[in-house]
Formats: sequence, structure tokens, C-alpha cells
Amino acid sequence: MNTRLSERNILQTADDSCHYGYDRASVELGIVHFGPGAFHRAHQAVYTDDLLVNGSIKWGICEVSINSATVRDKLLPQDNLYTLAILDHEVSHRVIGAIKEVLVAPENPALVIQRLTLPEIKAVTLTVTEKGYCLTPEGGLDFEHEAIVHDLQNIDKPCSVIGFICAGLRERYKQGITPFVVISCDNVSDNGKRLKRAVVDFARTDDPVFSRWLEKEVHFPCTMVDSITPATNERFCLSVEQHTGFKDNWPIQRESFSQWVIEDIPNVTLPPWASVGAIVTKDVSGYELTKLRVLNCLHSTLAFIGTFIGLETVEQAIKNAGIKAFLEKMLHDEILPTLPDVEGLNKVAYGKKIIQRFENPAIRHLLAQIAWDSSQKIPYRILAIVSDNIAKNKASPMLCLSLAAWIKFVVANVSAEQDIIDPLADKFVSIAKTCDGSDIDVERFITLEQVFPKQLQTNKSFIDDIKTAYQLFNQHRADEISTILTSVRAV
Ligand code: CS2
Repeated sequence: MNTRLSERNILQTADDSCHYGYDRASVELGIVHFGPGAFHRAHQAVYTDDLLVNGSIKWGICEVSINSATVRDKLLPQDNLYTLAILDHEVSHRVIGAIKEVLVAPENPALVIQRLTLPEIKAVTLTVTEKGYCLTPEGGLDFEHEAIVHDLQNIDKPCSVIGFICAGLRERYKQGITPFVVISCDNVSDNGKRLKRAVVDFARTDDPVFSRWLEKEVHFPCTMVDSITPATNERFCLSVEQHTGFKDNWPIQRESFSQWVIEDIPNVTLPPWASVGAIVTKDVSGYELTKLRVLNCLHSTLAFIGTFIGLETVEQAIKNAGIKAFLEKMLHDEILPTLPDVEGLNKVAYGKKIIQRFENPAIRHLLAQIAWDSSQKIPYRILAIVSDNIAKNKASPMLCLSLAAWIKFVVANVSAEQDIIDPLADKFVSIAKTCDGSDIDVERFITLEQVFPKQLQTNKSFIDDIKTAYQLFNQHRADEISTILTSVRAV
């Protein structure tokens, strides 16, 4: 039987390849991270681990789980170590030691605030997904959000990330401690600006003087993060154990490609992630927009259409010639023309590279993982492009097909009584239950104001394009769809 992954067992093994490569006992806390999910552990934690390996810092990470104790409970028996498997043309495994501790916020909110107040904390990073920002579709803080209502009445015992960041900064302000830099690493365009808006809106309601300090003194650089990270499952855990000889409760897998672009703000000192590959630049928005509109938009489209055809993984879906041709055409006709020029970034080559990354045979990335939570993703990765095209008097029939496939996906899952994983699940269920395959189904979905902005809800040709595509899905069998896809044309 293999041994448990742990500091002691690693130090005792003769095989150096599993050693994290530094003295963990001398690592101190330097970073707090909210949302220690797979993506963070495959991405930002690895950049920090690289810094620990090359000896340029001694800053470990205090992870904060906002809801569940699962990450803490799985990592604690293995001293917060975990294996990162890089699955690509070459496969490699390494143990990441950058996590010092995992706190579960609801168990002890005061301890989280205490950590946020420590002068040695230089940066607070976040991967809490789109829904963790508690924003309205217009971009301000949602004051009706249950967690925000709670936090404004209990500022010392918050439950939302926004409430915690404010509480930590408020303590630092009171005690005259230099604020930390707050770095959103979520797939949201203008993520730093949005986060700042949420935090400032919260602080202003609570204490206007503190909020003015916060607005002036605290920096929220925007970032773009990228690395394909499928969820961990039993099969993958076993394969890691076979490779490393250690039992790991929660190993992480990702492709070898990894990118982190961070906004360069004058006088803001970041942990030296740039020395291990992060790009620090004045123009993050170009990178961000390109990634969201190319990688994420294509990903969601693959997920919706691929699922309709009965496929399971990204690799299977991109191997379907009809889907691939459709994606390439959508990219060329409807997406690339909306992207700004970014110095050093060739948009066409970037698009090709993304398609190659989807073809990675070593990665089993489930389409369902991408398709869920779409009410939060669609506004950034699909609707923003449609709106830009409309502003140039251009229709987006292929993007509308993607939206129609999403509607089909939701309706099919509700009819099959599957669990609906989305913050709007209840709304989806009540809408989908009344759907009968007619155009009215589309109109019902368009009423979701948390997804569709007003100007799209009233745009007849946009809605008609979705209806046309929706009927394609209703009138054709799954095995006919990939040929039909090629008939959809931009105008
Ligand atoms: C995916 C992303 O699940 C999804 O919605 O599109 O998580 C994608 O894998 C990452 O953004 C890649 O960086």
C-alpha cells in the first residue's frame, strides 16, 4: 500500500523528484487567498511555489474557504501538500508546498480578519468565480444580496469575500498598517475594477471616511489568468498515486500552458511573480478580453453544442469536424473583429493555439464542468461580443446559435431531472418546465435580467437569431447537427 502524502513521508523518501525543494519550516505567511479551488492550486499557488523554490521569497499562502470545509479537511492530513500533474505531450508531477494553512471562514471569521490584518500579508488574491463578487448586472454591489445584507449588519463577522476584504482593510486602516494589494484572479473582464467597485460600495455604506482612504490607498490590479484545469476525480487520483507512490486526497491536474497577466500600477509592489513567468503590463484589458472572447467563448460553445450531440469531453467535441469548422468560422467572423490590437499578441495565431490546446489528448476536460454556472459566464464571454457587433450594425448568428444550444442544454437537463448547477437554478427550473420547443421558450429565457442586459432583451433581430438557431436544435437529430452547423453564416 502506498504511503500518505505528507511532509515527513516526502522527507523520508529516497526519490527526490517529489520533494518540493525548499525548507517549508522557514516559510511564513505573506499572502491570503480566497477560494482555494482547483484553478488557484494549479495556477497562482504554483507561481508562488516557484518563488519559494528559487528562494526569492519566504511567503506562504493562508487559504480561506468561504463556504465549505472540504479543502481544509482533505489537505490537513497531508500537511497542506498536494500533487500537481501537468498533463500534455509530456506528463510530469510535482508536489506543491506553498499552502501554509487553510481556514474555513464560517468556523472562525475573526481568525480570517486577524490574518488579513497581519502586517506581513502583502497581497490578497481571489478566485471566487463570477458569483462571489455579489454584483448587479449594472456592475455595482448588489445590496439585496443575502450575504451583503448580512455583512452590513455584522461587519465584524462577515460571510462574503467583499465583507472580509473590507473588514481586513478597516482593521489595517485603524491600526495604521500599510494596506495589502487586492488581486482578483477570476475570469471576469475588468476584474480588478469590478472588485474595487464592490469593496468601495460596501465600505461607503458602512463608513464614508474609511471608504475614501480605501479608494485612494488600496490597489486592485486587473489580471488575466489562464490554464486549463479539469476537475479532479477518482480515476485521476489513482493515476497520480501510481506515478508518485503517494496517496493524495486531492491532487490537481492541468495542461502545461499557464499565463498570468497582471496590471502594472505605479508604486504597487507585487510578490515577484514576474520573475517566474507572470507578465506585468499596463495593458491587461486587451489580454483579458482576448482570452474571455476566444478561449472561454469557444469553450462554452463547445460545451453546449457538444453536450447536445452526446459528447462528454472537450477533446471529443473539438475532434468533431462540423463543430471545429463552426468554431473557426465564429472566431473569424464574429469574435476576432471585436478585439483590440494588443502589443505582442497576434490574434489569429492566438486563436489557433487555443484550438490546439483543446485538442490535448492527455486532458479529460468534461463539457459539463464548463456548461454549468453559465448564467454567470455568458454575459462576459458571449453577450459582450454580441453587443459590440450590434454597435457596428452586425449580427452574430453563430454566437446566437451558441446561446440557443445553452437554452437547449438547460431545458434538457431540467426535463431529465438532473441537478441544475447555477445560481439561477430555481429560475431555470421554473422557466424550463413551461418550455414546449416553440419560439416562446427563447423569449422566456431572454427575460432573465441577471443574464441579458436590457438592450439585448429588446433587440428583435438578436432574439430572432436565437429562435432560428433554437429551431435547428429542435428540428434535427443530434447526429445531423454538426453538418447543419456549417450552414450558419454571418451577415
Ligand atoms: C472554462 C474555464 O469552466 C470554464 O468555464 O472555460 O475554466 C477555462 O478552462 C479557463 O478559463 C482556462 O484558463
